[in-house]
Amino acid sequence: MSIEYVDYRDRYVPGGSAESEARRFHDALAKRRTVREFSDRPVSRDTIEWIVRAAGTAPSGANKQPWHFVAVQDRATKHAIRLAAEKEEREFYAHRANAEWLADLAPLGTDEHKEFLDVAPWVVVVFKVTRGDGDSQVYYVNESVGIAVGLFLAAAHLAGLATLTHTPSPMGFLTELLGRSKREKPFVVIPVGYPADGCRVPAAALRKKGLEEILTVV
Ligand code: IYR
Repeated sequence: MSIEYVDYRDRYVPGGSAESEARRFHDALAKRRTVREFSDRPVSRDTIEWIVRAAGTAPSGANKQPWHFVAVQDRATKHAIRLAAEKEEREFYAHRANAEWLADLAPLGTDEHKEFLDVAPWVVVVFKVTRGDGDSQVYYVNESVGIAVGLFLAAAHLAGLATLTHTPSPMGFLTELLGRSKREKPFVVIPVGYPADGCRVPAAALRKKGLEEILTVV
């Protein structure tokens, strides 16, 4: 099957130089903080739709777009997710996590209580699609969905909203709770909303590696 090509007429051309625009984007992204305390201030469905559209622009293996976003605003459904997540987390903190993992989490102050799943106006559950329409193949699913989630977090942040990348483990309960096909696997849970008044973030989590640690130029 041959591919039809069209002119790339709508290429994004920023106002400034590549360097100044890259720096501006960095400066905005560097203000992002993962938060665990949300306000119940509403966020419109249109806002969530634009954020998901932004995520949906992500590149993916053979453009299969192997993701599905379930945006939960229904209180009872959010609460059911909370109860099920807390059940898994109780096991995680009491038995499943080993000592090193618990020590790594200690500076973040996380525990089995997941109040944010009730409070945040939206809880977006991202599924990875492991088989496409008609049981067709999909490719590089984790890479593709990971990129889409990155764009989601950036889009929410640039809209002035806070997110939490939450990974209850295991999170298979979400498939049944949200009535998704077995071909979809829960990937991550993202509460979205405004940070609570007086929301604090752990200082230890703010220290990012320096460029010399994350970049090698040859
Ligand atoms: N899923 C648990 C534990 C947890 C694990 C990692 I790695 C984190 O960066 C944060 C938490 C929880 O959500 O509490």
